[in-house]
Amino acid sequence: MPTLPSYEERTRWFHQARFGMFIHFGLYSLLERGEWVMFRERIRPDEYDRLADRFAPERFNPREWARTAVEAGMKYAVFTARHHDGYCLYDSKVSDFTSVKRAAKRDFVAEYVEAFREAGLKVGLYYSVLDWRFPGYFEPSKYPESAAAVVQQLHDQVRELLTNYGPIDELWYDGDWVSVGRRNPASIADFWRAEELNAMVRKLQPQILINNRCGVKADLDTPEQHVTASEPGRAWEACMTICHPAGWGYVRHITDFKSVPELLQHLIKAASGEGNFLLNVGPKPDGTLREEETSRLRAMGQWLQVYGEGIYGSQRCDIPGDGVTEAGNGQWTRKGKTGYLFLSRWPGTEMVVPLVQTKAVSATVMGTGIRAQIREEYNHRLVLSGLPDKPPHPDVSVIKIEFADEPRLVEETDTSLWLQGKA
Ligand code: FHN
Repeated sequence: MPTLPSYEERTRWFHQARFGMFIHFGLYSLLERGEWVMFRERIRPDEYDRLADRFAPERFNPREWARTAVEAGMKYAVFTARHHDGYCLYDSKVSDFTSVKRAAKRDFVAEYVEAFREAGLKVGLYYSVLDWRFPGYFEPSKYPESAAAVVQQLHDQVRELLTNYGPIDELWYDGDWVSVGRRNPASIADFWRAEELNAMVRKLQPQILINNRCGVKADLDTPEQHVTASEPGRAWEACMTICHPAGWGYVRHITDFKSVPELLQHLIKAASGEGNFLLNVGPKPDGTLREEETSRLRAMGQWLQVYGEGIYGSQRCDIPGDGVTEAGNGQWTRKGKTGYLFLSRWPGTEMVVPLVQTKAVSATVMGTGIRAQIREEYNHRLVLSGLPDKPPHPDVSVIKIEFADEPRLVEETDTSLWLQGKA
């Protein structure tokens, strides 16, 4: 029996990647009112099914998506193989509701994995465990056969996806909450037969990373629309829409898109907690990406070309961040003895980072080549001076600081000592 790769081995690429593309695409894009339109508008399955006879996105071109992801500095993607509406964007043998058997006549998953691998990107698949078309999902005790059928579909289709499309790097379950879960959360894993399912997954794809949305912890935590670090040592990935109101699938009229500085701050905060940022795009019905999304991704990629060194493969830093948006000491990441200080509130020609125990050896304003002067003052204040008066980057600037050892904070045993300058 070949030995399974360790968690550390399986998560190595993930920690180097830090930034991925989430892609929500499916029948719902035709209605241009988001991916929950079937449930929210209570569209009967037989009526919703008719969308499959006109969904044939003529400009679907995953190479274009992959090009955008590479340009954005993204290193992997997660693509919706099947969302809650039950429509399969791949060639499922256990369903007639698929993109191969209906108007599109295309295996979108096959085209996606090929295009993204060609672009040097890791490939993940999103799969909704729930399927709104099954009454047994909503009322399992009232419709036990239907409940068993939706679970069996899950096992059969995950087996298909992990057998027929080559090595898959990430399996992104979603929709594990069930009506039975609302009454007894402990039963979610039992309801989906999650342990049995993941045992099969690991047998089929030993290298894969599995998220925590099938009732069991598995490999990855998945904070949604917020960036919250897991405990050290546990991989995690914050997923987020580019627009403010949740709209993962295409929504025609969105007025509130996040700014590039805000999106960068989320990425930096994720990297500072040794986590990843999975940023979503919702392709239009014809398969193209909207300009509001591609323009932001392009700008993030240009920023990463200069400052990505402090993001990709980042480690937690003992010097806490006040948060990139604060006027304080910004947000830190680390790589070994090197600290990266991210500042969207540029301090001007001088700044102080208090309570730094470790000796700083040098400080460079990234993207400018300017070496700052460094000196230590009372209370272990690290003073950086000779900085440019204006911020080197309009969104977020970065100072790279080499330390004599892993940068550590002073441990304030008596928190009043700083008053005497003896912290
Ligand atoms: O219901 C889904 C939603 O449509 C979307 O796919 C997000 C993405 O993480 N997940 C669920 C909501 O938590």
